[in-house]
Amino acid sequence: MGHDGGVTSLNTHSGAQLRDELITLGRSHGLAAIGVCDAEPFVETRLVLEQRRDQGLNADMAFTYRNPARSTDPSRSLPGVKSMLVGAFRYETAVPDPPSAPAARVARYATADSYEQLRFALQKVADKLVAAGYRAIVLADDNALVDRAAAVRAGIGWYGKSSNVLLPGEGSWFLLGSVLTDAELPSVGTPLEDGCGACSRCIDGCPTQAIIAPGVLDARRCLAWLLQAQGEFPREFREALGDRIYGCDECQEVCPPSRRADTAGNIESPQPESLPTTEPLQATASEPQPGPGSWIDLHWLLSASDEELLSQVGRWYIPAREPRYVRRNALVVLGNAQQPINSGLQLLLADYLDHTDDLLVGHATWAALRLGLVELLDEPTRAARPAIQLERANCDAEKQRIAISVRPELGD
Ligand code: B12
Ligand code: SF4
Ligand code: SF4
Repeated sequence: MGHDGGVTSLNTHSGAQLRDELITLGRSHGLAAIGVCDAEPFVETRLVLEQRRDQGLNADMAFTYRNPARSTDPSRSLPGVKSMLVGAFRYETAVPDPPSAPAARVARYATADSYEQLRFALQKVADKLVAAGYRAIVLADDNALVDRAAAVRAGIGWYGKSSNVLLPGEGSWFLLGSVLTDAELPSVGTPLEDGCGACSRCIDGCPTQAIIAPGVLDARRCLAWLLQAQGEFPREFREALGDRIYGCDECQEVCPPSRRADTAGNIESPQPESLPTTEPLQATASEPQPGPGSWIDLHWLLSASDEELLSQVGRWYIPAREPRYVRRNALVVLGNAQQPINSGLQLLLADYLDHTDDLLVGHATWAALRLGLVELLDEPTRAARPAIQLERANCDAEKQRIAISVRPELGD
């Protein structure tokens, strides 16, 4: 059985039988849905990636945009690939009430290491294919494959107007990933009909109007990306960031099918039996690493050492792996905190105003202004500091800009 010189044959198992066994296996390891499809290049998706990159909508993101020819052609990752099994893993969606102390909110997909669970289940499927004599690799959230396009082709879900893939009756609270194999498996599922209909709540509900047309995201406005981008957090979107420290769920929280699935809790994904012990991040654990949870204490975030921060949130995509960006984001969250902030946070804010890193000084200045703590900025040593002066000037200019844009037309 297996392949010979790149020619795959299924002579012991019928393709359909093997496929069904693989689906059962994936589901028993926690996948809520698995579809099987061919592995032809995603020609349209490549065009969309190139077009959006040309229009700047990718905001300098690399990921699948780095090399669209590669990320849309599964054979670049596995020469001779014939089929793909595409899996969806439902991540935890329960959000506990916020703690009484000021805290920053983590998007639901990142509260625990759900990617680890998704990859584990997909790896089980790949292992079975390898044991049967085929080649198989797992790609999940990898720059080498467009996961959503694969899920849509495999008939798991449809593209919502938010650009998230929604599963019928289950919403979009899923991570997606694929097993690529040179086994030729008959497809199951065909692309689904659009399930959004006349709804457009995600477009209207996005705090920064980042969904500029159905299915089209301008990443330059998307909070989920801005939290991961280098440099300053754009001033015009700081207020809209609210209490988010990683990821943004708003376009899913307002989405009727996702809300229904959320409150009804109508999906019970079986949990994996065990997790691999060989993965570097899972050295000894047999349970998923718990992750940071839904809320992170703001005082802790702003006072933790680099090592402490990375021990909690090191799995996140942090620009250049520099903890200063987690602190930058935390300072914006602090600026958006309920007032008045406690004395411990005020002291921390003052420390950041005296920080050696001008990026953090600038964001601390914004937070102080937003919290009405101008007296902190007026202390003589601070008042003379260029990073503080610059941020104050920029904030004034931003206020002016907003005032002008909301001022009713005046006659001449
Ligand atoms: C880059 C990226 C981002 C970027 C940009 C996202 C984007 N929409 O482009 C940022 C950082 C902003 C981001 C945010 C999020 N992401 Co992300 N991200 C990716 C990544 C790495 C690549 C996605 C990509 O190629 N985008 C490029 C564009 C061109 O592709 P697309 O969005 O699928 O666009 C399609 C639609 O526009 C559709 N289309 C075209 N025309 C039209 C017209 C209509 C009417 C419609 C409906 C559709 C449509 O065709 C396009 C191409 O196929 C993938 C992982 C991977 N390797 O695939 C994860 C991935 C897409 N992200 C994921 C998640 C979970 C998120 C967040 C929910 C996380 C969070 N809570 O913050 C948010 C959701 C934001 C949103 N509304 O999309 C999941 C998606 C799960 C799902 N159910 O869809 C993925 C697949 C990761 C994974 N492996 O699970 N992400
Ligand atoms: S993730 Fe947030 S900012 Fe990005 S499109 Fe969705 S609602 Fe808008
Ligand atoms: S909010 Fe409405 S339009 Fe947007 S993805 Fe959900 S169902 Fe579709």
